[in-house]
Amino acid sequence: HSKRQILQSSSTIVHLFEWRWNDIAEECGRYLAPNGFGAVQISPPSENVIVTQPWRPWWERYQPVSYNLCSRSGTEQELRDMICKCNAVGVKIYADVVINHMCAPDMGEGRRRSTCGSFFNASKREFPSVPYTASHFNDDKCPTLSGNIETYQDIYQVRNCRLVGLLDLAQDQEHVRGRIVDYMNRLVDMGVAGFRVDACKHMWPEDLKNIYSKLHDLNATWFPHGSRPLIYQEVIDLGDEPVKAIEYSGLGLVTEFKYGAMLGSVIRKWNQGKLADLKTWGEHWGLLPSDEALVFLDNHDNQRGHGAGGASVVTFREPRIYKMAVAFMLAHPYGVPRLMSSYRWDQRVVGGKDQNDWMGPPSYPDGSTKPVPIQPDGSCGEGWVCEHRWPSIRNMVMFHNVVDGEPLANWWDNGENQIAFGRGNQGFIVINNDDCPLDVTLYTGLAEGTYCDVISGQMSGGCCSGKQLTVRKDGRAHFTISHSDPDPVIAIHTHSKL
Ligand code: ARE
Ligand code: CA
Repeated sequence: HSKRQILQSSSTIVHLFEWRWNDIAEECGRYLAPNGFGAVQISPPSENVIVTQPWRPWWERYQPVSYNLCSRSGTEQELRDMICKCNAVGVKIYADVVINHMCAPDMGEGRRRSTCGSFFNASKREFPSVPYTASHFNDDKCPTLSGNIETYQDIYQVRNCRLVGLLDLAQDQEHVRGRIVDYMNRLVDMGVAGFRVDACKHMWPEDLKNIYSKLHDLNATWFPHGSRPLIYQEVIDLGDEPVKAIEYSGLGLVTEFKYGAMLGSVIRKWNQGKLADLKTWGEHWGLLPSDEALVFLDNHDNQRGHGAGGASVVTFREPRIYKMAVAFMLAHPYGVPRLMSSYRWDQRVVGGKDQNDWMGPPSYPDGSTKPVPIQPDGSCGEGWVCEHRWPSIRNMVMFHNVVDGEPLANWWDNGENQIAFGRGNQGFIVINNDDCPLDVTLYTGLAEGTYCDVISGQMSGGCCSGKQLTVRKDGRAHFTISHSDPDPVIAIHTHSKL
């Protein structure tokens, strides 16, 4: 394939968690497009409640008070400009939409507690700028006394009661669906390519089906006529509750939470897990069918102890195993991959719980979010982690594009934690997670030649800044990876051929 085809085949999504629209607009042109990223997941663009206790937590954005488009990430104009600039360079925007609920009933009233200054009265359930009134909520349908979800074993509670106390919208009402559809269509018309739909487990599949069926085709300025929005639904199904991911997988993709939990466990070698076990990775492990799954190692919830996934989930705080796991995810054909791009916060774990799990993005004393400064070495400053800018992660995004559509091939393992596999004859990866060196000659499927390892370096101007690997005429190559290497992975592909 040509370089252009490779960039177009890109499907990798990066969640630029809490980034400002202006920074995303710049990132699309200067970094994401040239490095083959397919799309950005943005934080919820809708107006939300301003929480001051604790001070401006990241989670205030999951408490909408209207569908006006202004938030800590920027104004409607800035949102529009970002969508336009990213689409212009071929990077799609997926918006995180919070449509299961509004804010919590104890969030007060007035115009001063919302990000665009819209009036609301939470205890009376009045959100006039949508508009929603008390009759648009599920209070009368919820079977619990508290009005909140008290057990996940009862599907009626899960759908009709309040998730962590949040006012639960009645999507079975035409009026409510209409306001949600209008909101999502406003974004589609502005040029978004799809949605991450929050808290889908808490909405009835038939209501979601109804809502999705009314969405407009994507904006023809940027997308082929008749293109439909891509939808991935947040449903946490670890197998132990009556609500199942498969109820939703016919409607769009579903977040596969087992992926990060199980891969994290294998990379940590917990419960006798070893990389060699990954030979059968995918549906064999009880994961959704590959073409229905949105996959990721960590997300904005479970990297700080919210949501689900548990202690095995790996994050930027353990860079060595994180990079290994990301390399595996991007090299393997299973699922549509999403990368997390985080900000740092100081953890303060007391009794197993991080007391600082609420902390919002790097911000000024007035609460406004700081821009993301790019340092001379390409990393980010001011507390932004930018995992997507770590060189080996960036280069694996390109690997993912180059091998797009190719089957898994030429699997090898040592029965322990050294593995290797190829993708057709387009790429080959070797990983050493054992406590001893890897030294082996393997059939790669690649054409004879010298290749640049995109983990230790990369190709530029015909030169390789990293390790060089020689594939012989018979397709075999000799690999060595020290077990003390900070990046114990080698990856080569047809576009890293010297
Ligand atoms: C905040 C406070 C709460 C307070 C509430 C109302 O933390 O103490 O009661 O406000 O004032 C995020 C945060 C929440 C936050 C909320 C609203 O994580 O802490 O509440 O924003 O500001 C379930 C859902 C799943 C959900 C997770 C977190 O099924 O959909 O809980 N994930 C999404 C988002 C979150 C967001 C919301 C939904 C709400 O990704 O960022 O919450 O919009 C088992 C079950 C799972 C369950 C999980 C955790 O594993 O299987 O279904 O996930 O437990 O309970
Ligand atoms: Ca609900």
